[in-house]
Amino acid sequence: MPGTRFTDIRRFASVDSTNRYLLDEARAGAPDGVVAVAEHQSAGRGRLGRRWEAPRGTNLLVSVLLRPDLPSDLRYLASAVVALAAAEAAEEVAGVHLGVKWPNDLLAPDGRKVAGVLAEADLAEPEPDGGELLPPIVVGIGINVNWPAGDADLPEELVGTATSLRRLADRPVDCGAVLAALLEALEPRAADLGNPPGRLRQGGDLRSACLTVGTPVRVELADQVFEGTATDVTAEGHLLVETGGQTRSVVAGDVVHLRPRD
Ligand code: BT5
Repeated sequence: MPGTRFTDIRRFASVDSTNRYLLDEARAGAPDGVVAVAEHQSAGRGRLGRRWEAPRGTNLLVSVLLRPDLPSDLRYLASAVVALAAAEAAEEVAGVHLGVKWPNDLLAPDGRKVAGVLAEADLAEPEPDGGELLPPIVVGIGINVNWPAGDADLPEELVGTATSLRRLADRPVDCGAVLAALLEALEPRAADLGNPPGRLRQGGDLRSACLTVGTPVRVELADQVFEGTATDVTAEGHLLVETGGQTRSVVAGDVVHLRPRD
């Protein structure tokens, strides 16, 4: 993409996972800004070992390698900027308004999921060049561009929970145009990660786009489930949830929106 750091775009007819590919490239010393995009993934991954579904050639499956100069407690911002850039691209290319579900899904106004983000870092791995490169974060996003066209396309477990830009815009949408718009929108946001005012700006944008704030939620932790109302996202990206007269800070876990925000 001219005028951005994303000039090295590697395209695959098929790959196991664009995230896996870029993590290996990062270990071998690939620089900030490399992009991997696939028509098909044989082992597309979600969070916590889950799978990401997309029939061949229908949707955008893309990962970017970032090496931001970012304090470790603010690394969540790397996935936030990709989610925010994807929302901008959806608006620009398809005229569709998406919101962010904490920590980083993109939802349609009816609450169905249009995109999911998976950020993976390999902090333990030493750089082969002796540490001149900043530590890598690979941020992958799957955007339902043309699939599903309707509920009949979906496996049973995704009926009523997944939708696509095509369905929302009521017309086919060009995956290449979404990718170009995403990378263009991502450039200034990625640049913001490297300085404190920029990080504040991106954290603020995330809070404004976050549909979870103000919504009744069920929080599913590894060892516990509780319900409450999400009240804010902290500067470190934690979700604050008011429950039983106290405020709990959720660092990681699955959050279910019990109903859309009024
Ligand atoms: C995510 O995980 O939402 C992160 C998905 C990241 C996928 C991208 S594609 C490019 C890059 N390369 C990869 O290998 N991965 C990234 P999570 O929050 O765990 O959601 C996964 C769950 O969403 C699944 O268990 C399904 O229930 C549901 N799901 C799977 N495919 C879906 C789809 N296309 N649309 C909506 N929901 C889906």
